[in-house]
Amino acid sequence: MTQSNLAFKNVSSDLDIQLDPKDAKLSFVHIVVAFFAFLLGVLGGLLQGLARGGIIELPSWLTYYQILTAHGVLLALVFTTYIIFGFFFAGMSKTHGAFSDRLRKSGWIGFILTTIGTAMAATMILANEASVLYTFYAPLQAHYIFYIGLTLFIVGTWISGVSIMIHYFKWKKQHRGEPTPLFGFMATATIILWIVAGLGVAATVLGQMLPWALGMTDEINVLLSRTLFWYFGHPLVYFWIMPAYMVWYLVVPKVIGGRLFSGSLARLAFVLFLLFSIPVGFHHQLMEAGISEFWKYIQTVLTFVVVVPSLLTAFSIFATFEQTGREKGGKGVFSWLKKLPWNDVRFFAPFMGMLFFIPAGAGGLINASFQLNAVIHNTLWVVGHFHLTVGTTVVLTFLGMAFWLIPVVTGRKLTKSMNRSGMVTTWMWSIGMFLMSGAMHILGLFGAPRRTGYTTYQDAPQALEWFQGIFVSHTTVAVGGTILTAAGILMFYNFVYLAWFAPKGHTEFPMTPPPTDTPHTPAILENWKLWIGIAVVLILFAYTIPIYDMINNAPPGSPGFNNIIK
Ligand code: HEM
Ligand SMILES: [Cu+2]
Repeated sequence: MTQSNLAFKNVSSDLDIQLDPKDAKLSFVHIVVAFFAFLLGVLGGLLQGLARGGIIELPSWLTYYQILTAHGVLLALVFTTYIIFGFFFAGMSKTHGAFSDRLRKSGWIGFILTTIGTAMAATMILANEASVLYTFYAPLQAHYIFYIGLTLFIVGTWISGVSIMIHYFKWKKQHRGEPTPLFGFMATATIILWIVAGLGVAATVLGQMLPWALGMTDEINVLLSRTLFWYFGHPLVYFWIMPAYMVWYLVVPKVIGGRLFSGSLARLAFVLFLLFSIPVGFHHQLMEAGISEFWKYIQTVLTFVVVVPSLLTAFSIFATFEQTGREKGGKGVFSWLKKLPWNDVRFFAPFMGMLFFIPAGAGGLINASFQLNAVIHNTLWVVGHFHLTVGTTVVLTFLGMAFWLIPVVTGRKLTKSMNRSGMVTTWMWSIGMFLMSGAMHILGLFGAPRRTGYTTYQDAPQALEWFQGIFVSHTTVAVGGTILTAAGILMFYNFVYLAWFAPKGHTEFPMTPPPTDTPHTPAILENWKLWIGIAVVLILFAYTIPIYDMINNAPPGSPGFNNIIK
């Protein structure tokens, strides 16, 4: 056996132990917060769907924008972030060994700060003092406590993220010359992305919004703050999708009884995500005045480069499926598909997520194309789009993950009946989302705007049409939303059962054995300084001149608007 073969033998035997119980606890608290946020967020979604469809009328003490803010924040920011860190802490402990007491402690500090921040922001949203939507665009102005909460949230996640990275780099140092475990590599790429992206949001919140909300400045440069937001907002979607891809790359191959097809390809994809998902925020600002076409064009080109690692991912995953199906005796062009474990929620939920990613990705190409963006901008199409991407692809992957991750960290069993319940949840979520998101896409093409409560625009004929179709209708949105909410409540029940009531016992933490090309991983892929360096150069290239312009030729500043939506 060669040296490197020996090395990865060690890695794989490490994989057989369950988690250090203290690490499991840190992971578990994250999952608990995630699912409470999930439940509240989903109920908010139901109210929105019903209110927009004219099926219910909201009471006077609860505004549409208050709910919409809570829904976006709880699901897109809180649920995702917590479940991702729950996954990271557990996965790092599994693949790199237990955290040291010091690192675990900083993980807890990160968790506590993030949670205090969440509570502060959530309180202000509930009090209708921060109905600024989850994008918190100026000139909508929130109570300063909301901005302080946001800052603590970000700083808390940085502390947790750094703890995870240190754990990874310690392993790397102790195993010089060996390829690092894929889990740590991918988690580290994701966290670097998150920290670099977070600098943008920190800059606008601390440098612009907080002084403005505190009354220290009267006006805000709206163009600059929106730009800094989207500098963060696009990588944010990669912060959701990369951990979901980790489940696809590392967990699903094991669940189907195989091993990942190629580790080098997986690492390359993650490096490309890190490089190309940050300098592209302008594709959310294609309709924005004050940014020249040239820079929009540059960032659009970079946006289309990110398609490459997504296609690499699709290739890797399906190659893994085929390889495994064939090893199990599947023959012919497609009959290996029958060998996949279709009744196992740990496979089926992420698989449905992958399936939904095909139309979702196609829609994304439309959004990123300048001329087509003009058609769908700020319509319900966009809402349909991100309910497919984050609301289905990412969420179904995480829900599928929860079925093994929760019992792993609580020392319980994933029972047959829970698996069945998970299958029902997955089907209901898929059907509900197909109806809701499908209708949203088409309504958007017919001109229905996003971010409005119920309105017929003084009975304008065009607006009335949005209530009359069979598929093209706000009613379909409401029906789909109701099915989705039922799925969400069922999922919350699954979570409670797996967390506190399932029988004690052993559940496997599924983790692919190292791919066969692991000993040949090109060393350059592990050269983090190089990748961070290139990422910074690309960011400086794409943003320096436009941001310099926004400051030097600033548009007239805006006072805060904090009463119009009450
Ligand atoms: C029961 C499930 C869900 C229902 C019924 C639902 C429904 C809705 C509706 C009707 C809107 C508002 C459209 C508008 O007025 O523009 C919306 C917005 C939104 N949803 Fe959902 N949704 C659900 C799940 C999710 C999930 C799982 C996520 C993310 C993980 C998510 C993220 C968002 C975001 C980010 C917005 C935009 C908020 C804004 O415009 O500021 N939703 N949702
Ligand atoms: Cu984007």
